[in-house]
Amino acid sequence: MKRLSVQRLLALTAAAVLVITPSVIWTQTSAAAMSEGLLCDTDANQTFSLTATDGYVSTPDGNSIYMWSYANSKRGFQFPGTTLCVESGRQVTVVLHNKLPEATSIVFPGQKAVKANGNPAQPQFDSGGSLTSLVQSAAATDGSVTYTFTAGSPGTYLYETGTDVDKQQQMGLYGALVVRPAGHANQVNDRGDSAFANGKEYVYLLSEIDPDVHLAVERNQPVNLNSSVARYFMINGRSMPDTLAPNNAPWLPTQPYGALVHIKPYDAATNPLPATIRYLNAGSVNYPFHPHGSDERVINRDGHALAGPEGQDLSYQKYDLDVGPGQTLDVLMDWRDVEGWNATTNPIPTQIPAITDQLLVGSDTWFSESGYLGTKNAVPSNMTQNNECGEYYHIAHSHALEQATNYGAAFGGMMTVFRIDPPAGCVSQ
Ligand SMILES: [Cu+2]
Repeated sequence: MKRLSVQRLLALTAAAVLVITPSVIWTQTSAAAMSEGLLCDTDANQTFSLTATDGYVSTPDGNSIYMWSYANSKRGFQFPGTTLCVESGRQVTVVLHNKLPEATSIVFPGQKAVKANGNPAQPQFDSGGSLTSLVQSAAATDGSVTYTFTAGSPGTYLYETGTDVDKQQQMGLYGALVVRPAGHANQVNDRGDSAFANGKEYVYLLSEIDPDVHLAVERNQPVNLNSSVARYFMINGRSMPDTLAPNNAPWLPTQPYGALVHIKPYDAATNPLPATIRYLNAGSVNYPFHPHGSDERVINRDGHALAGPEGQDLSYQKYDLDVGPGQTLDVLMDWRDVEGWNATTNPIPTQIPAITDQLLVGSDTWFSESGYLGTKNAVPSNMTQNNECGEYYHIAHSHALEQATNYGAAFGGMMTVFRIDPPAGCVSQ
């Protein structure tokens, strides 16, 4: 989208968003179990029971895909694996039960003193000396293995299969592990300047799916990973526009995690802290991800604070985040471009075109062509404005545009929106 004019880009963005305004989706169902932002499993003893099992996920183009994933053993299949939240420096126990038709395992990169059934975690070899697994595994169909480790430095980590990795990772065996600093649950790392606003915490677990591989595994046919081509690109196991739906949306029963960032503008008195977004790449290629309209501040990489030996702040502002395979990046993000809410202080005058030059579609949508979507204006009498309360929506997506598709159809895939409510909050008009 880099070569489009700003005006055109905003028009595209607004056109895409207004058709699928999340508040419209949201109000269609009971909001009982639905929520926004990070959902994670916690346990006072930091002991978790995961089941490697199979199930199906849906894609926005109507496909249903056979997957493998790690479910919380108390719940049914879900994709991606359940997000685990633990505290740095404390022991964690993960019991893996395997319901899959082949052996599987979990590796915990970045964690300390990892053990499997009490023995040091280490690669496994068959009698001929060939590697069979990066770590002790649970046998097919009903095996289990207990991993223990000391949670590493505060930040975000993948946990993922260590067995037949190319195939099993493609099948979906991965999840996010959030390690919190001891005593500072609202900081990303041990530094005070990594504090984030209460509840404004988001995980973006990025991955991809080649449906041909999944169909072959489902049918017990040979799998050819060398000719694999990804067709679906996911944030938290969902593709746009499903990414906009809330957590636990009932129409996505096996894909519980939403990916809509929902914040208010920075304000020194009332909203001084940023949101945090935890990016993880569980795929095989780089995902160059960016929100429109704002930089993000990268403060952690692979679970380590970006700081010098004397504690120097080595964080940096970035517009496009290149999240490499296996990598995690933790960012802070706040919204400071708020002048548009008040036309009298707007430093960038935006000429709103004549009504005859505006995009008017049917009786459903209306778009002002203003660079600022944040003002709820009167609309022509036969039009419906989906802008709920003067909020902004900005697209955030993979800049490798084939990753922003559903089997080639844009807009889709690894795409979501950031929603910025007016400073006083969202009061429907
Ligand atoms: Cu873009």
